[in-house]
Amino acid sequence: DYKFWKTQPVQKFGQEVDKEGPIDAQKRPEDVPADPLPMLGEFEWSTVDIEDAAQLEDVFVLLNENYVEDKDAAFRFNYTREFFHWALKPPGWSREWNVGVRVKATGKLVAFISAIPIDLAVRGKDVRSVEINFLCVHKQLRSKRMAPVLIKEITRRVNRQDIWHALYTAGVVLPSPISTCRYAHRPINWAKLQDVGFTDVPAGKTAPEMVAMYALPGKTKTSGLRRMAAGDVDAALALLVKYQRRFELVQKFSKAEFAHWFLGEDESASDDDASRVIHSYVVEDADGKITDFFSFYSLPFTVLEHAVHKELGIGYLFYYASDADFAFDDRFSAEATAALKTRLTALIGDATILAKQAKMDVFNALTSQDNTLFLDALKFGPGDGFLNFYLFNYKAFPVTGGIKDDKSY
Ligand code: YNC
Ligand code: MG
Repeated sequence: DYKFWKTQPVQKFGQEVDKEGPIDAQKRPEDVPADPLPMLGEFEWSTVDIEDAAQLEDVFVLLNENYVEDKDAAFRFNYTREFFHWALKPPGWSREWNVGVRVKATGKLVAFISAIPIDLAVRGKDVRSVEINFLCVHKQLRSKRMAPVLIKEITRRVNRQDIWHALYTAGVVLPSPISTCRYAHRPINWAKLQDVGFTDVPAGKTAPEMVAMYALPGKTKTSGLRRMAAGDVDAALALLVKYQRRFELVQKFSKAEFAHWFLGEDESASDDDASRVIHSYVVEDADGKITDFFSFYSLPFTVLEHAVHKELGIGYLFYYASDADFAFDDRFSAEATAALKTRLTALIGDATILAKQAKMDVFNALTSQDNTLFLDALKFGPGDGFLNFYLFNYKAFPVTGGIKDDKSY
């Protein structure tokens, strides 16, 4: 019955929205308590300094052992230092917003929650927010109501810095999703996926048929496609801003944020550097104009207890933009959508080829953005997982996402 969530400024299930906007009356940072909430006896709050290697290690040990896993516990996310530097340190990140709970006696990190600043636009209205992520309580401390304490404490710390709204996603259903997306998976190395039990031979098929079905070309097809470089930031950002006018809920990127999220922390990483987190590409036409952009990131799984395979390479489709529909008077017309569908299918098809070159075994995408235009054609299959999107202290009409073109989703 959502004992905790009932007390929070979030939309209730089935609640009609009259007008979009904040739920709580506007407060000031000085109205918010300056001190942390009391913490249960044997535990203490600990602001985790993620720039300190040992403390960052504590976070990824906690998450690698206790964060989201599949239902058979055969795989676990394999977070790396590089991934956290990328995910937790965008421009404007705050040290105070990496909140841990430690056992007083031993110093062991047993819970964590993080926030990063983001600028949202909800149907054209700017909403200065944070994104909450990596909420995790150690397996042995579950169901003791520690999660609500972590959520209230991060809220306090964010409010103290004069931010009053948040975006967060979760697999679980809470009051109330503003949107729900489904995960889709495109096998790249089907034989390995079957080997580790990630997938099975469907009835009426053979393993060789499956391998053949998911075979990808060795080389990309789009002419002018190349890795995005620092010099492309202005053009690619302008393209993305224009493209995002298609959507009702978007994150607005400053130039510095765009460079962080799409070039990554370590711009010197080489093409085949296994530690590279973010992979971004642009298409440059014969006149030197950037016409398209796409990106995907790497977050591998550890394969637990397998004789041969230790890791599964996983790519996640991130943002993309194309000018394929700009030429039309009505960007949502059937003609514009058909042109965009053709273009995105070619581009994201190339993304799966690049993911293969980067040794990824499967490529994941959500049904967000305009993804349903190309998921079927590119042999993505609907997954078991759904992702719910939530706004904190902001009521809004449901967000339906981009064009819904694909019958499977
Ligand atoms: C969840 N994922 O409903 P009620 S996603 C939010 N997000 O409250 P307890 C959650 N709330 O129903 P446990 C949640 N999961 O009584 C559960 N809850 O109102 C609610 N899993 O607390 C739940 N990470 O401590 C219930 O539960 C209350 O010990 C129960 O801990 C939960 O990062 C959890 O999936 C998730 O580590 C920590 O199960 C634990 O089970 C765990 O008794 C594995 O909690 C890892 C995992 C979640 C990933 C994520 C986004 C989190 C968003 C949090 C909400 C942010 C609100 C905005 C704040 C800033 C505002 C400003 C400005
Ligand atoms: Mg608990």
